[in-house]
Amino acid sequence: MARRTKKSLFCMTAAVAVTAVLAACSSSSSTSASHPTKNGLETGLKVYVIPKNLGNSYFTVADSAKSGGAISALDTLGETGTETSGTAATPASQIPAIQGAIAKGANAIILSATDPTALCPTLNSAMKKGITVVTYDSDAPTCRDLFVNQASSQAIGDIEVQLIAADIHDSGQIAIVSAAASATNQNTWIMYMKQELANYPKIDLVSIVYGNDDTATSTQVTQGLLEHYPNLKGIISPTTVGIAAAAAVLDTSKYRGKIALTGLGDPDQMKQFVNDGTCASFALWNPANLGYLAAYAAIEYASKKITNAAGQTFVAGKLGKYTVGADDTILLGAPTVFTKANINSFNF
Ligand code: RAM
Repeated sequence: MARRTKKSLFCMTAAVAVTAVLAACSSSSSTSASHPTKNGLETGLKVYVIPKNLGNSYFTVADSAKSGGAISALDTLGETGTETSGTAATPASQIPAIQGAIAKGANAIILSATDPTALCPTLNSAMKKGITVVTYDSDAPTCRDLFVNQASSQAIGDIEVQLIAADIHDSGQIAIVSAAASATNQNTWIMYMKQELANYPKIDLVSIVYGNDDTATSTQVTQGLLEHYPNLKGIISPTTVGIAAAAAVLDTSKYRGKIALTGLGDPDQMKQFVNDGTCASFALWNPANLGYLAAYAAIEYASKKITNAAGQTFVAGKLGKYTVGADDTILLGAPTVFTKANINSFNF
């Protein structure tokens, strides 16, 4: 934020003093001079939404105009929103998308980080050009302006442990089927899961495996767990791709009702498994609201209506008022728990 503000001030001063320098500033990505405003927010901004991967229905819901996600908020605000990424949830897929956004003159980038270490050099170069960088879903804490978090990371970790504990009556071996080993969000949740597991001395976390948000890999690693741990009682999968793959593996008479499953899932993908008893309960937030809020936060920031200082407030359209909290983070809200009793009333 400091770097970005300095650059803006430089451009403003230069604009008054030297016309030639103004031209140079205007051709860079994020000068406010050329953008008309509506209700104090700049319009006509080029915003690139970069999920971990394309083809993951969680991100399709978070991002698309149809579901009311990020692009719908950008449309409402009069910006040009584009979703772009690779098909694998890897930095090798995301880096060309970030570079492409920079080359096309992005004013803001909204990104879910597959691997902050690998992405930060490219994200830092975007920020140096004055591009607003907002992470959503999975953070890259050292190379973004703001992070829009779906819920408190501790609340997400805690609820997953509490759900599996209820399923297995507080006792037995469990394993985790995660996404990528480098994913900030899953790793943070797992850290909180371990903390919460300390309250359940009879539950033994025997293994953490990584399905990389890829259905085939998640299926394989789930099958591997079942082979290696014949006494396994439960699986937590804190990824929508992983939990759906694990549910499909467990959805046979051999495992249904014997190995419990919980984690974070898309209600639409999990309905059949909840209704047939493969999974008693799992959690998630509304991904479309997450994308929508990230879009508002990015435009508020790019328009210099908010900074990343704690206490700043803004209204995110239909979602209402939000406040920037500690660590430049805005929280969407509390996660929802889905069970047979409520799942059929959710459509995402
Ligand atoms: C997957 C992704 C995403 C995560 C959800 C729960 O779709 O890993 O980052 O937030 O699951």
